[in-house]
Amino acid sequence: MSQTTRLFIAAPLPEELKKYFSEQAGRYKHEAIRQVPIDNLHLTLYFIGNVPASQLDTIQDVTAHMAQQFAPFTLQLEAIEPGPKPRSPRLIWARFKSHDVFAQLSRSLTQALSAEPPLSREPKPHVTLARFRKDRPVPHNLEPFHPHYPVTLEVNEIAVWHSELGSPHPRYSILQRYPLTG
Ligand code: 2AM
Repeated sequence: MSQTTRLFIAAPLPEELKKYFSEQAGRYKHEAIRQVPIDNLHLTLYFIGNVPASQLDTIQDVTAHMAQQFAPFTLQLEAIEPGPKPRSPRLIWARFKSHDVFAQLSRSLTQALSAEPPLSREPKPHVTLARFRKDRPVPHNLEPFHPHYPVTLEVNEIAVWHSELGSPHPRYSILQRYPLTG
């Protein structure tokens, strides 16, 4: 049997933004809310899942090629709130304003790395800050937070990440970073 590896593509975050998100997430106090460890925070781009380890080189080549097609861009934070569906949330996320370059980058990665047709819905730029435990009552009446000062994320690189499932949290590590040079 060939060895498999669990991978995803995401943009790393600057330390100060990770600290800010971690503090904001810490305000949501509920037995069902499990905060994502600060070192795991990232801007989600595309989840690859378990693949044969032999595919890693190809995935890295595709990601490197994609990074050369896109110029750096800036996202603006819209809210920290329960998501992804407001009426049946599963997590707390930091949601950024939609951005054409982000959408195009996310779609292009999906198209290049998956056999599935690309999603028709708009990919939402976000950082998952906390997840709800399935073995606890779903928290209600969680207040969204809309900062009245600008919070921005400059996306100037993307990375291939490795995920090792574990309890209570998976362990993520960056395998390779690629600056956006398009
Ligand atoms: P999420 O934070 O929006 O859940 C590692 O888990 C990364 O892959 C996260 O950015 C996660 O996005 C994303 N991802 C997308 N689909 C996933 C899935 N089915 N299982 C695990 N992670 C997924």
